[in-house]
Amino acid sequence: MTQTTHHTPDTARQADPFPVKGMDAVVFAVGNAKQAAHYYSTAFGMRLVAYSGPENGSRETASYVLENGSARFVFTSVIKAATAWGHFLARHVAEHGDGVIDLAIEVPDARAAYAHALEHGARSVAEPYELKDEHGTVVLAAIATYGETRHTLVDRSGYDGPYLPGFVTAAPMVEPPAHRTFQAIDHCVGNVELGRMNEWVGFYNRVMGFTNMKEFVGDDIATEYSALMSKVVADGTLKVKFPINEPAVAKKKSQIDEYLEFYGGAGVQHIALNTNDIVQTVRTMRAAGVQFLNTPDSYYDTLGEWVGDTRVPVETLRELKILADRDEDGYLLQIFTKPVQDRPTVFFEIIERHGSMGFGKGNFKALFEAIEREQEKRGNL
Ligand code: TYF
Ligand code: FE
Repeated sequence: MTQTTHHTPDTARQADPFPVKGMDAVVFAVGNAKQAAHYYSTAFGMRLVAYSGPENGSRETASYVLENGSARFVFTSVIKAATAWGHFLARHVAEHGDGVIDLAIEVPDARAAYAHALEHGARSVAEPYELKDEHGTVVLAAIATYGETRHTLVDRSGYDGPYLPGFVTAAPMVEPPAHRTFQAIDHCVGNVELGRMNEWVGFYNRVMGFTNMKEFVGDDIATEYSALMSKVVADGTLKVKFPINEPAVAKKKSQIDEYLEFYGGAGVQHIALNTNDIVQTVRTMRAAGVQFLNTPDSYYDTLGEWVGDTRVPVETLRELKILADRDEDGYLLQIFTKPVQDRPTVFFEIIERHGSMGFGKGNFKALFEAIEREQEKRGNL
């Protein structure tokens, strides 16, 4: 091996102070993890792959791990609170309803990532610790982010089991749909309190070395129709993308205020999921009873004039209420579910990207109006 080939990767690695491999998991605390696992299996087309509960030694909590491609969701419920962790989960569900407690990030070195984060001002939630079983060792550590949300930093390179030590392999709850509904997590969005967006953007800049992406919702759009401001931070490889929203003071009550009121503070607003075939995905999920936001016909009457050619004809987008947007790099197709629990809090986005790394700026007006129609039905506008 020459010196050059030996040194180049090292230098590249050193250049990123906080290297990440991607999203490890989105962890939800819910009232009934057994039924949540069933919903995400039947309605979202995910597969149960791992389980931890009283049958394998976890007497306090039950956790179900569901996957679709590289996307991994974990649903945890308290069976009988015994430790601080069980009481935390019970209180979290009581205060926030079903919600995300952890946006876990896979890293090559959890101890180094944690040390870097703390040196740059992150608050510790869990010092580095190891979990071991017959499948190997996982190193974890956790830092706090907005609200009661955390980022667990996970190094699973020494482990070949189904999720984490202590979990056992589980079989799918139902036969997964013939069509794979999605295969990766595209981005995870946080809602924070009025005036705190820039603070949290600065947190990711400093603590994780994440940089700002060019797409954002500023004052101009905010006061016109969106009633929110938004900026996006991402790691250097764009595998982990975190938009941050805050409410804007506008004519109407912001959709972000509605979230903050019903969630009881800052937290995860939506998770976007990548698909290669949004048409089949939306057909599959609609047939399984998932409700998506509506888009008026007028949107499709003018769509063809500005979006240009897309893989999917405008008439199919109209039928399924899929949105489209184009920028200098390409186009994207996207659609948003209604909130997936009784509280108007967490929802999902399905996104099919063709070059564009944006977030659907061209759709913000149509999208935010659709969200406000739902807000109005709930009496919260
Ligand atoms: O993630 C995004 O930025 C897009 C647009 O309340 C968006 O999905 C932004 C704010 C919001 C809903 C969607
Ligand atoms: Fe999004």
